[in-house]
Amino acid sequence: SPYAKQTYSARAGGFSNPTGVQLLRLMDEKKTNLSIAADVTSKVELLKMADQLGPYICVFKTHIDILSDYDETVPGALQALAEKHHFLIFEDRKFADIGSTVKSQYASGIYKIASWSHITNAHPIPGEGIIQGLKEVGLPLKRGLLLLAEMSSKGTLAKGEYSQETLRMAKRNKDFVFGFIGQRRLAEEGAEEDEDFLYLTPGVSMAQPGDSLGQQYRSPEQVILESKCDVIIVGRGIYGAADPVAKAIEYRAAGWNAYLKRTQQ
Ligand code: S5P
Repeated sequence: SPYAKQTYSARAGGFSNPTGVQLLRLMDEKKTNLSIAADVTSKVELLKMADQLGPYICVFKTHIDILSDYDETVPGALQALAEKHHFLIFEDRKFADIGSTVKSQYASGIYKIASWSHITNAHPIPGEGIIQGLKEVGLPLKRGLLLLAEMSSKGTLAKGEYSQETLRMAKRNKDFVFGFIGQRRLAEEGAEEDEDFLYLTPGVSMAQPGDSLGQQYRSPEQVILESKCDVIIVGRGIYGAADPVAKAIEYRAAGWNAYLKRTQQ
């Protein structure tokens, strides 16, 4: 793909979703393609992580429903830190229901995800209605959606024709879908021209091959250089370390150097 050789900001012109454009530009401005998976269960820890690691990341990924002490001050505090440090918030909600249901899950309930999260994601398993439903809520708010095209875990069913159809669904919804959660840049078999999307990739660790529950890890170089993905998502590899800030700096450098090599800047 020609896009893998271009800079993030040069690719921004080819994206119609405003969140996708914003993310591409801020990565080059901040010189980071690192996202932290902030999988902690207390709001103090979550906000501390956003403040301490904020300067080194492009995306702060949350699982808001694992907080034991969630209250309605959390989204505002996160948004203030996103402004302060210039990152985007990604609630990793993995919607997977029919359009009508996900609309309510995205807009309402306790978390009101659409009101504070720049990015969210969805499994394509129900078919295109899931995108339509989320889009009705998210597009007026200028939000962006990622589709889960592949997963990092052992035995995933998201592969082959499933991933190919996911790519085609994204191509039909470029106003809202700006990329994928995936393990490699996808090309549509038989398609004349490749279209550009952002690939955000979890399952990244420089220390472990996996965990005891099926997670599988690869290095930043494998993800950015070999598989031509765009953002490395790192959780335990950073927040599980004795010095998370020092680790974030290491991962950021590894991810960024791989990007520089790929684009030969
Ligand atoms: O395929 C996937 C998709 C996601 S979004 N595999 C994943 O691991 N994730 C998420 O990435 C997962 O929910 C978790 O928040 C993070 C990986 O965390 P780590 O601690 O294993 O780096």
